[in-house]
Amino acid sequence: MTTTPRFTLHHAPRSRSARILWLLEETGVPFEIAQHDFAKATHKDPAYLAINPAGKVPALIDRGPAGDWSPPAVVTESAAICAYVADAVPEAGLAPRVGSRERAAYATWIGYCPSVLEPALSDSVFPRREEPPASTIGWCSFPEALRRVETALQAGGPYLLGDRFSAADVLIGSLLQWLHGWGKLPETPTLSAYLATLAARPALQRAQARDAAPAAA
Ligand SMILES: N[C@@H](CCC(=O)N[C@@H](CS)C(=O)NCC(=O)O)C(=O)O
Repeated sequence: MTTTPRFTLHHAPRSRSARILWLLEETGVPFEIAQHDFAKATHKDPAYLAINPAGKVPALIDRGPAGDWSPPAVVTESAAICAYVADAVPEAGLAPRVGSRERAAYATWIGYCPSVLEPALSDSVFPRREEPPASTIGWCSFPEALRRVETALQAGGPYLLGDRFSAADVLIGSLLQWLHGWGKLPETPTLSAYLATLAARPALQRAQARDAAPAAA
């Protein structure tokens, strides 16, 4: 008898959903992939828009620990998915305990990626015609945003929370890896060491292999 795994990840190869592949591999919980093909615009089908009205990947379906949630829960936005899965599978140790001191830095990094790092990166890749006053936008320049990551790593490391790996490393580390692959990440000893530490994680290697594998027919 085959049972449906707890999680289904809506994924498109080499996209932001690859970070959730990595996250799920870190949990050790079985999951299945619903693969999208941007060329065929499957992520704009009405059935998928009912799951994620943004028509973007990732989206995660959760059937609950016993697989009996009906309807299943849906989580969208990769930072939210990272935070949700880390809390939903506490035995994976991907988040400090709620109420612990470490949770403060963890929450900061989970918020920092989508609200500062990613918009700052977009601004640097697609510069605006007119600079808005810095005090009116909620993020800084991309080099400044990156410096904050480096400063945190220099204060401890090898991870953002010191010697503890967390879902925040999946979120921010995947962004830095992608930038590195694109030749846009400054080659500093701190960032290179961070990427090398992440690259050695077996869960990331498994996720990269699944991301590169051809879609099942
Ligand atoms: N804020 C979303 C962004 C997701 C996103 O931009 N996904 C891109 C892939 S990297 C996408 O699905 N693009 C397809 C499209 O917009 O048509 C998140 O972090 O999950």
